Amino acid sequence: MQSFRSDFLWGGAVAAHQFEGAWNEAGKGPSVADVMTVGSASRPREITTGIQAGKNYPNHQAIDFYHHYQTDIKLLAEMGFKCFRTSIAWSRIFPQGDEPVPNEAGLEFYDRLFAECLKYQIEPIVTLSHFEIPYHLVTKYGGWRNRKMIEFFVRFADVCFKRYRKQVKYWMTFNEINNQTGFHDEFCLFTNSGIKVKSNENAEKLMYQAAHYELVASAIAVNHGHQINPAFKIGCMLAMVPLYPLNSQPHNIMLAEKAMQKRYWFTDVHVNGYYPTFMEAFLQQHHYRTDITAADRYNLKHGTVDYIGFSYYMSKTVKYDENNPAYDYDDYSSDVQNPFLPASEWGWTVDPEGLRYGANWFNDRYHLPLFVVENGLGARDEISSDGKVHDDYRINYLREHLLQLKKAVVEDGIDVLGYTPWSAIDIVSAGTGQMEKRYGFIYVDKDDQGKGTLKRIPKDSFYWYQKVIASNGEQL
Ligand code: BGP
Repeated sequence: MQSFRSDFLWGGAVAAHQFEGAWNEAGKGPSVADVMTVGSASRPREITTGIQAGKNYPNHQAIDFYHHYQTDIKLLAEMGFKCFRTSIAWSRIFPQGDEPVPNEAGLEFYDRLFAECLKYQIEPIVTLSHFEIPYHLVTKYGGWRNRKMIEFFVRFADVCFKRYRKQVKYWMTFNEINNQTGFHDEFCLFTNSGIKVKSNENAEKLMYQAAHYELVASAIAVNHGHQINPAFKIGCMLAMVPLYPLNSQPHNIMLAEKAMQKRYWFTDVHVNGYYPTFMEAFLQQHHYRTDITAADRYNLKHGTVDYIGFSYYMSKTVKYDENNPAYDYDDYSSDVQNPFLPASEWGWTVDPEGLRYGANWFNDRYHLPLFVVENGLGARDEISSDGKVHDDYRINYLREHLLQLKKAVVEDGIDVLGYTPWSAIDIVSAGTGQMEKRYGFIYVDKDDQGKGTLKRIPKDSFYWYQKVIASNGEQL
């Protein structure tokens, strides 16, 4: 029976700002992530206007991968990783973001890191912008509200493509580009946009403008990448959160459909190279007068992606509200609890079948290979009296999701390139800034106050995943 492809890319994922640390070493400039403090499930992270003395900035040291990369990669190799998804910290390469010449010391770090991966035949999978941009681009240009960002991003992408063209084959441009659909001001900043919405601004209008510039920048980068190395596979990266109707009431069905359009139109542009009709109509009806030029449309058409990378953690459920007859999905007011699904401590539903549903949804529409580049369970792991971490709940979560992914491959015939669960090793949580929301196969001794020895301890899931990889997903 057909199962995962023989060259299936098993691995794990992380992002530079959440695990590298060394936030100001070897010429690195501050990034947006470096000015964010720790938060909690109920309190969003605070975005400071520059580094303030006495505050806890979890990303500054993170798990100090920068100085542990050799021993950490060795552990990943022991698990049997075929690939490792990470991102390049933009402000290591261009500390300010707008200078003409890159920082050689920053480039050298990734030379060493990718060489270390390849030493163990681990293929690096690289995201260019994973929830961070150089902070200077925020203060000077207002982040992605500014068209000049296209030029800065493309320069950064070109430098990376050229420098690592022999070591890296799989790339992604922006992490979870569609998560900015929740356009509330704090969210805009901590996604890739670097935007702080002012009180007299229309956040939604701003989000569509920023997203447009990002999509154009992505398309130009994809086009350049294909010229730099025609063997490159360059993908987009979406957060797949299926939006189910609460029940069969037609208003709920239509709202779920419109909500899916609103969250996933980014994929249409990345894959087809043009805006879908519903989005053109939406922008027009709202009089957003988005700055979209003929040259932009040309660039979108000539920089379409090779595969769809996506994260999958949860599904959501939506309910029609008669005060919102336009079916305008809003993740604060439209979402309701799904009576059939449990949720994690942080309120994320656990819905393995949603992974198969999401994979089918992408496959039906776009007919491109898929890559599951994030999937995992955030939990408060504890070291037991035997010195080990018994995370059977994580094993169950991953097993159930892999069983559904297998159905997507075997029963639905979907081409899935690989699976890189979040996270390869414990790292700082993007949403809360906490260390205590852990996802890794490897425990790292560090707490929310920034204290700990940074010692690495393989969890039970480490040994379970080792067998999964060795059996190419047959032994779950
Ligand atoms: C995704 C992001 C990651 C990551 C993960 C878990 O949205 O791409 O960067 O952190 O979610 O989220 P959190 O860390 O907030 O639990």
